[in-house]
Amino acid sequence: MKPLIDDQEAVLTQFLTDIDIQIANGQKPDALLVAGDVFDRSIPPEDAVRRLDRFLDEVIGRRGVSVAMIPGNHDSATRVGANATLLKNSGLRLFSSPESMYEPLLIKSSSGSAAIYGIPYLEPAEWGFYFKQTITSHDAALAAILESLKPQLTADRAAGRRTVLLLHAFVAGGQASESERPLSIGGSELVAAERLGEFDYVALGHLHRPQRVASDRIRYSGSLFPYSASEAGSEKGYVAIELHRDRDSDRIEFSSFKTERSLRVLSGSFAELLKTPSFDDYVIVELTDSILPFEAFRRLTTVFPHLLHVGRRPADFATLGSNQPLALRSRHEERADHEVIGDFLKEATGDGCSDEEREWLISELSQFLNKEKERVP
Ligand SMILES: [Mn+2]
Repeated sequence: MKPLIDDQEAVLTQFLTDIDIQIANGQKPDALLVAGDVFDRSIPPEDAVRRLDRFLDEVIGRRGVSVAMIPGNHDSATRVGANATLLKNSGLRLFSSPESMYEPLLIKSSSGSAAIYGIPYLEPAEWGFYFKQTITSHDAALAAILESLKPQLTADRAAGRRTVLLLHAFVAGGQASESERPLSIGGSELVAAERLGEFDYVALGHLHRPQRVASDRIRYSGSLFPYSASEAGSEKGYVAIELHRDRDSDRIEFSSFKTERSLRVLSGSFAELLKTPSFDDYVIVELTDSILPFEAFRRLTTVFPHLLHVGRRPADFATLGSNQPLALRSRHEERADHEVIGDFLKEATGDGCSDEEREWLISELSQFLNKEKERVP
């Protein structure tokens, strides 16, 4: 498979060209806002780290455009924020610690001034530790953060500065796709859009689809790239923001990247798909075979060079899933363990247990349960 990172770089190159065009038109952007996730894991691959370094050098070093960045939930805030204090004066503003929130990136230009604030992604408990109070949800964390920023935001307004916020969150009303890692367990991830109303613009990260939430001034730019089946057909791009002294003159506009390939989801049997004429789009395959064929991914890449993922969707799947009526599920609970395991094997492989396997299961299970009884008096 062709590494995804080359295609991501092609998109970044396109983005740099757009900046060059703006500079040539005398409209050099003051700052680039990156609302996370920066990487897709807390310890990113070395190649990704190198490419980010090169990209930042292109933007800041060669084009003189400042960058403001926050870590997302996939990132390690500490690692993304390495050398943040030192880099502050070099045009790279990393909001990676709670303390960094109170030092906004200040933009001064002929058309006015703005303060750009960033909230690093941290777990609610970490915010609780910082604010010395019990915080169990992202919404409560955001409330505490904004309360602590209030005096500064009031001062900004009094000085005629426009205010911008970078936030990595699932803002109520946003539409998720399948590839965002949950922000937290237990449904405490949503934050209320109403809290964000006083900013002139809120650059949101986390959801992969570009979208506005509640107003034109609260937006997800979306991911650079489609990462899951539910993102097939969704446009990728960036949001250009122009703030003026007079709020009515502001311009906020989405520009899409011209991608060479789109993302397609194909489902069918392994044999059928191997016979499909090859094409160059990104492909996510959902196999209907009851058993995942040996080396399915590698063999399918001979047909689909831009294969992203292979999953299984057997035709009669989901009979044991959680969507099943409760009565049917409780019937499973009344069954003996070896019968439930037999059901699972039938579901997963198409065959149930043989008589011999069943006897082995019953004997192993009873030995196991007896040992458990001895262990737990
Ligand atoms: Mn995220």
